[in-house]
Amino acid sequence: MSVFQYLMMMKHNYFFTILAVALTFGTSGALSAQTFDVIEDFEGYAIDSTVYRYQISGSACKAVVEADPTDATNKVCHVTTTSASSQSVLNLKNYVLPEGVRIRDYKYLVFDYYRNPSDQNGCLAYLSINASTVWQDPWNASPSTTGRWQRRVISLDKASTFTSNKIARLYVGLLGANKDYYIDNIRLVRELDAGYDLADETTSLRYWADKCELNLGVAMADGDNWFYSSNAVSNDNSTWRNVFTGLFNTTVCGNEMKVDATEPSRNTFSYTNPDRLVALARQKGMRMRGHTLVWHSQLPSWMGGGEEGMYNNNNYTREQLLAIMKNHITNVVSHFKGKVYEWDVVNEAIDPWNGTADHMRRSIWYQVIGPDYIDSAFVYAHAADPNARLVINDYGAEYDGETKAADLLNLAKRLKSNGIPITGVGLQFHTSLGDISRKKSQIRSLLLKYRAAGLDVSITELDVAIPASKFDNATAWSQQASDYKALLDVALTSANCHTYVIWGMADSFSWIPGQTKYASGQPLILDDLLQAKPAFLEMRKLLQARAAALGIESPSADASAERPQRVDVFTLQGVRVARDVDADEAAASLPPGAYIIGGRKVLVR
Ligand code: 9MR
Repeated sequence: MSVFQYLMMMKHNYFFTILAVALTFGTSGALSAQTFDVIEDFEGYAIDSTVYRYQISGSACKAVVEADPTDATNKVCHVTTTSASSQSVLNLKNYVLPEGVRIRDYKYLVFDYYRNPSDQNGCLAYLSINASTVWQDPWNASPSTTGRWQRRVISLDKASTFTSNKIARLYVGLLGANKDYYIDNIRLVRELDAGYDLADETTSLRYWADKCELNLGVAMADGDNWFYSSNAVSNDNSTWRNVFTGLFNTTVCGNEMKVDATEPSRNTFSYTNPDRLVALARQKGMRMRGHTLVWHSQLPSWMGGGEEGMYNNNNYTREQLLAIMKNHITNVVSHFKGKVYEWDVVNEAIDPWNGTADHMRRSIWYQVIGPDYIDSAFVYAHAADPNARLVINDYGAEYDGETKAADLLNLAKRLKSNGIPITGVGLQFHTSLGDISRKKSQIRSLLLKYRAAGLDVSITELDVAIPASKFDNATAWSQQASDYKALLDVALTSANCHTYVIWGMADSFSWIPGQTKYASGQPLILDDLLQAKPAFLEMRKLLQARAAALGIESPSADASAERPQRVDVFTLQGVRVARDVDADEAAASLPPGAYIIGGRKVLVR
């Protein structure tokens, strides 16, 4: 692909568009605004020529320029290995950085790849600089990930030690035996117009969400899982980590607190990965949700059989399985006591499409224990952490008037009226483009019904999938922004909704593309390069407007206001709690709550 085509593809990004126009007319001034350097787009080669610069070791490995399988006008590099040799990454051995530029001046290395059907399934995206490995990202690419162009983004955080302004050798590509893939548009990305500035908290979402008393977060899920295995959690220079902790005030483990992860063998518990995220969250003042204690999926085989947890292969009796459930819940909830503010105690218990009268999913829990397994699970969780909020979480139950919405509401009401310690429900909100905007009034009326029943609603796994035909399409991204905003509006204006969690931070790492065989994706609020999409920007605007309407100011914002240094502090009820104190010190030392400090309403967290 030529640089121009690439730039036009990025047309959702105004910055890139401006640059594209400049390049089209050959304006050299564009260089000063250049945000990336294309290392190779293969347009300079003749078809069928071997890419000499990319000698990959041994005659069994080939790198040949060919026509793009999806666009005959575009040239790409076809990499094949016919042996078990794993030398299938391109060796860009003559690449030299532009004068005066060092690798650490770049933020990302990005390339596009297309896997042929015969490409082996294990993949390792790979970058090494001067023979030192900078980045490896292994993933078990399924056959469904072949036959389409995809993009891999490599963060250059770990390249900071490379001080040289010359790169003699850069290995890039998919590493593995028996590879058969195309690669194109290898580029180094410098500064981006991210749409936020980590040095200015007012450009984040968390700053405004705090003021609105909203737990606004992203899950560390799916591709984000590298976070646990790498040292990203402890690495202050990790862009990924800093964006995550800078922008959001809440998080949840996508997989690491599930049963297969926490109790892989009976009564042996494992918390290394979730503990890392919990520690980071605490260090950065973020709240943690817990997901999930009892589910039919991701069960270890000692507990339940079959992918869907439908089979009692181990022939447990009701009493045995209840004891297993109790032991699991007690251990996990106790471990995270005081650190997880809200648990998805039971996940996806309802299945109205299974042809049964009660619409309850026939999981191992239901079949062996009976429908009251849910009641017991909540009782055990409450006993282990009486302060944790406890919810029952499900998908497809978001819109008033639909069958599953009624099922979940009735179940939650039944639990509550039976005196079960349930705080409310989690509505997952895995949605398709336009769903939320179309059904906003049904969401609102559903939340009101929960409120009438004394139950809270948390938004727990939000994403808005865009059909592949509309990727990078400005209209689709703006519709997506309307969806995110419409739900945020409902959350902010509903007395019983305090949590709004999105299922992943950036598009490149969402579960949606893999799940939908790449028919849809781009479902999150940051793009592949962690840039704010319209959804992020619209959400920030709405949070700002809401914070202004509430009239709440934060202590840090007040620091710059012309306010007398010595002030009296009152509760909102007018009770004086301090006299003639320094305003900033008072704000820092008061217990959390809302106060009148020097005549202004201030929220102390
Ligand atoms: O995001 C999770 C993905 O990594 C797992 O492979 C998948 C396994 O079932 O679970 C995903 O998360 C699910 C969540 O735990 C429950 N609701 C649906 C989510 C998306 O599948």
